Amino acid sequence: MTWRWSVCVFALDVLFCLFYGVLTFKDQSVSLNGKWSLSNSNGSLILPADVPGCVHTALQKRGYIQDPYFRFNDLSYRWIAFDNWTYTTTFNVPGELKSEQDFMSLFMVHVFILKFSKTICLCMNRSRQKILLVFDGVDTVASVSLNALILGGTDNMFRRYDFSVRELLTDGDNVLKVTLFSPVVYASERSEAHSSYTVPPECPPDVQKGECHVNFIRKEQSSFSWDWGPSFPTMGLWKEVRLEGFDVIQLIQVSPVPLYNSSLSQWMLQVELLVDAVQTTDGNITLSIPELNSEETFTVRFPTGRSGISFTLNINTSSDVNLWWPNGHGDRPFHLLTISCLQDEFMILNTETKVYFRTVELVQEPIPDSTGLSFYFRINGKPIFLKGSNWIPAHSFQDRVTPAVLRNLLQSAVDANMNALRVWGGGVYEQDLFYSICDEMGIMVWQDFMFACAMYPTEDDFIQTVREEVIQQVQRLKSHPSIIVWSGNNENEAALATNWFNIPSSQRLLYLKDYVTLYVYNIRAIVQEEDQSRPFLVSSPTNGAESEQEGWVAENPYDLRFGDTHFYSYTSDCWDWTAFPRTRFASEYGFQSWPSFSTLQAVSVEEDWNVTSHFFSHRQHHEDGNQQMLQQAALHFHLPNSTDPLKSFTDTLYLTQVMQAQCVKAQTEFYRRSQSEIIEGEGHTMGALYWQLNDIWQAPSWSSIEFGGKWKMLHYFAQNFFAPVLPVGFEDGGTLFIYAVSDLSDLKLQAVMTMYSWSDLDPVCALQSDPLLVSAGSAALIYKHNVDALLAGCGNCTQFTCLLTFHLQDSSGQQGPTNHHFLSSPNVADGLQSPNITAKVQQDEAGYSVTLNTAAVAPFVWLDVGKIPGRFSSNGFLMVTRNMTVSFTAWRPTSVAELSDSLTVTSLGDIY
Ligand code: BMA
Repeated sequence: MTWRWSVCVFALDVLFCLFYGVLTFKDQSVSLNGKWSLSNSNGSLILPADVPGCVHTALQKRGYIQDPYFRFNDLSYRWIAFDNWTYTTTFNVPGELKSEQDFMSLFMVHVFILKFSKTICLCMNRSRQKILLVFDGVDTVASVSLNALILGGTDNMFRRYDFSVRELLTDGDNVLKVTLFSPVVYASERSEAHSSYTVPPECPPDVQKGECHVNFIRKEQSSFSWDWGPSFPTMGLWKEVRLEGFDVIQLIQVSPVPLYNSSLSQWMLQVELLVDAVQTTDGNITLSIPELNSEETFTVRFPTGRSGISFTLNINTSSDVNLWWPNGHGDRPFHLLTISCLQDEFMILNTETKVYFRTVELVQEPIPDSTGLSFYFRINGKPIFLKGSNWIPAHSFQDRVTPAVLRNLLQSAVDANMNALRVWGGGVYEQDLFYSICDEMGIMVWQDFMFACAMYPTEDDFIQTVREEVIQQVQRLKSHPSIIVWSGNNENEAALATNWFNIPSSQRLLYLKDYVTLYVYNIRAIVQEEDQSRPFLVSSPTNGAESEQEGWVAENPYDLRFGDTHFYSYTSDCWDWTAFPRTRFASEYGFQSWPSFSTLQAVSVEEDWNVTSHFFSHRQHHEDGNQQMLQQAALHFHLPNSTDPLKSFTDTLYLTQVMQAQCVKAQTEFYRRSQSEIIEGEGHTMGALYWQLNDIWQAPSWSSIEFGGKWKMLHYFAQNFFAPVLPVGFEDGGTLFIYAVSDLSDLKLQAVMTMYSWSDLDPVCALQSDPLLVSAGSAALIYKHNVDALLAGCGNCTQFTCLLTFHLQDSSGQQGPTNHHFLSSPNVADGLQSPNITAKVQQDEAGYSVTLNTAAVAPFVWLDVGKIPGRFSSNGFLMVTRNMTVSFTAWRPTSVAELSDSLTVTSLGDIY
């Protein structure tokens, strides 16, 4: 450094110090992401591999394997997860982690001038006082070594691991190795070692083609296969790897959690700081939210090593706290919190973070006319009906879940009027971005802990690793307002209560004890200690408070008078609403369908495009799933009968989507209209989360969005059946009922009904109900009429020749979507024709649009542009007008010509 330059820098520094009055110590973080080397156990395969990443994607990228999702490759590549794999990288300790000599001498002069002599020695050392090697996520069982010295092991994909490495780093090359053990072999060894009793299920059903004993390894449970997903037991460094150096103290996590004291009408902000201090460090910490005129300074002592310290900032009662609201109920403003810590006049910590204020209560209290308890969420004091779905991992290989994939799926949820998603317990705790987007979009998250459909062991080391997992995940996630409830597991209370695994009654207590140990004494205890701002449920489904009364496993966790329920019935007629459970909260229900042809085409060849092909049954992981779909469809539709095998195949795919959309619509509408009623002690339904939002691969499943983001017909239906204002029509004992559902403010609504005959586009007759005041957050009966009388009063209509459309309106016009009610099933309808729909694609400033023209009433009109990603403004609709225009939002550049070439239009009448 030249003397002129030194003088310059020195002058600038002095100015800086005078200006700020402090010197700041900065942590240094150096990424070790990027290209590593990967090898298998006998060294026959050595290849470059990306970190973050996993073995499968590395092998695919280098051409050692094809697309793992292609055809039967899930079976062909089973060997990968039976081998052990080593990731290696060589690095030099980067300059940032060393204290530069020139800078140091200059700095010492500053320090001298400013009389902070004690820091001189601190800064003379060549490297940072503490250097950590941090793995944000290791999948899963591994041994980590640095320069041939073993640093330690990992056994839990859901934990961050760090190792103190300052003394082990050398000046030259440093070699870091992570050897991953086969998760399949590990799980099986752990199961064998658990000799006193089995921990079921031992293996998944054969139809899932998966691996065994996944409950013995803390890893994504569905990675060993599921009833909608393949078996790809991944291995890898699935999150960031880095070196972090610091001289005084390092901030690992800041978690601000607002709490509201209603008796004092006062907000308090609990701020937890997770830090690592090189040595015992005293300081003065200031928390401040300038927008809310709230600031406090605390004297603090950070003990040596890692510690979590909590502070409470009382929010000035005269300030205006802006509240976070779920989608459809208001905005999502935040306030900025600044945190700084001074030691003498050195700034040893300085950060800024968003704080969202909202309260959440899970209300379980006696309700009139029922022997049970309510079960609903109150956000900022307002009862809110949860509308949404269940989230599963978006890919078998988590490194493929890009920000764009997450954003697209979550945007699709919001675009379908959802306000909630349940992050299901057989997947992963999602990445930070997922929750930040949910915060932004107002998606309430029901967050499961990652345990599903199984019993779990409770040996010490298993409990210990779970404890650390839970602590870390709660600390990481608790500042997100989107998360409104923690839930211990998926279906394990039900599995025990209804004895899924045929546990002999003599042994039941053993499993019950394990259950309570894991979810109540450990997970629940930790969550309640770490987070007082939201409720905790032990399982889903559960009877909630009633399950607790019954010793945490209720005799019948599906009791409709308590808690949430999961309900599946594939054999009963889904158009018959009387078969649906009038539950307090439907957290799972659903029906399967096949994805579209273009999605399947990406992973199959011509011989697979047949309902009798090996591929067609191979991709189905749910016992009898294909048959159940067709049987359910056959209750109301003729099955496709084309002699052209390809048409018969694509028609079948289409019809399964029609069936699914119609079934989930019927069930969801039933739940929404049941929100204000108690019938025989049941009702007050306050949530409808269907199973499942997204797909992990291209296969039949319960999802409403295909792998790749394409909306199934169900997702378009969800836009309507989750609309804030919705008319619901149904029949009961020969009477037609129309309910008006409103999530919004009080509305004075009228139902407007139009009868059509299947054979004619001109309406047969029109009717209106009297106006009714429908209060916000309720469902009310708005119209009721005997069906025969209605038909008799309407031309020559019979239940077979006519159908009804209806909507709601107030003085300002139509409110909510137009709905319809088929008075008979289409397979017995009289007059349903092939409508000869023509379509024209156009483009203007607003984008692409398709104008349709039909010659007849056309149900389930389906537009498909094949591989062109994007979505229509509406799809799968009933066409009762000659012309209709829908817009298409393309997710990549396209053209009128490309869209026109790709466009197909199918309606029910076209598949026969
Ligand atoms: C529920 C879920 C999942 C499953 C789905 C469909 O039990 O919790 O385990 O994929 O049903 O069977």
